[in-house]
Amino acid sequence: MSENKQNWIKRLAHGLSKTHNSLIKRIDALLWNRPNLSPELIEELEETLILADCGVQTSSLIITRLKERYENERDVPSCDILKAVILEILQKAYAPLNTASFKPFVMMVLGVNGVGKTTTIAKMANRLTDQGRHVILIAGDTFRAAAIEQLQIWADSINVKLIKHQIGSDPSAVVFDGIQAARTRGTDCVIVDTAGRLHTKKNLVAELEKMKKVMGREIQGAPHETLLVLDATTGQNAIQQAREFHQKIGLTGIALTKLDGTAKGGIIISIANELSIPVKLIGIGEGIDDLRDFDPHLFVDALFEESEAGF
Ligand SMILES: Nc1nc2c(ncn2[C@@H]2O[C@H](COP(=O)(O)OP(=O)(O)OP(=O)(O)O)[C@@H](O)[C@H]2O)c(=O)[nH]1
Ligand SMILES: [Mg+2]
Repeated sequence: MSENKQNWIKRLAHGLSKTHNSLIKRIDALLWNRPNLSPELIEELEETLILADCGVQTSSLIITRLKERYENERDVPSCDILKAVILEILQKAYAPLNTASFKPFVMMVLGVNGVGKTTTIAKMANRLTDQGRHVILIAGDTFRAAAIEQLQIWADSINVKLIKHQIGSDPSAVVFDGIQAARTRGTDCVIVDTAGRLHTKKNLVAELEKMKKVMGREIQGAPHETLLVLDATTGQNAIQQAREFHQKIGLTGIALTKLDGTAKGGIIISIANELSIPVKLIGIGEGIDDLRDFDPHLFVDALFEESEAGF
């Protein structure tokens, strides 16, 4: 394994250490020395999975798969069996983000209040810029003055152009202007921030639909990515949010933020199992470098690794 990859896993493991403790370490303790899977033990396993936000349905699937393998693979350590079961489920959610498939690639970022939309956009823009791609940001959250200011501060610090309008203006108009600017400049990637909250949910949905329509009218196939940002610390609530957004707007991917510092990281297994929307990105901190492509293999390696303190 390359040094880079190893460093990455260490860093991710550090971010996931609370979930490691709440989920892996506890199950490992229950299965230590490969005891028989008595009904009492199964109950304890299920409870641990649910407490780490794996969800009832997914916890029961994990137990079923664990039982099957446990009986058939007698010589395999229980920890390896658990790892294989979790990996198998996470792989269902794997479809990496490919921003090179269109030019300009138009990405719309959605999510309820405070989940990390604006921060995730800044992190993505920074990554793309580092790869030599030209990026334009669009301040589609015209509802709050602070939202535009926050995005401007990020845009300045990573040196990308932000297209913005006055507070209270029509977000679809700023989307239209942003797309024209992207055309003129030969931009590779356009990322659109959106509001997390309006007066009513109905207004928000209508606004997002209108923005989407403008993108599609101006650029064929746009938005090429409709990314929902979910906050891992909200646990099972994230599933409900994803279902609602998917039903109303239609999603192509999920960015799961704040996986650092939460013991509820089991939510990613629940998302992978219960939703038909791939997890494309994961957020593991507030820093500009703390966003990664979701890779199921690296993720389970990190989740099962005992994190070194102070990394
Ligand atoms: N620890 C941690 N914090 C994060 C992560 N992503 C975002 N945050 C923090 O979450 C808070 C909210 O982030 P924003 O990007 O402003 O969220 P938003 O969805 O744009 O919020 P609204 O515009 O108010 O709807 C900020 O303090 C971010 O630094 C992450 O992966 N880990
Ligand atoms: Mg925001």
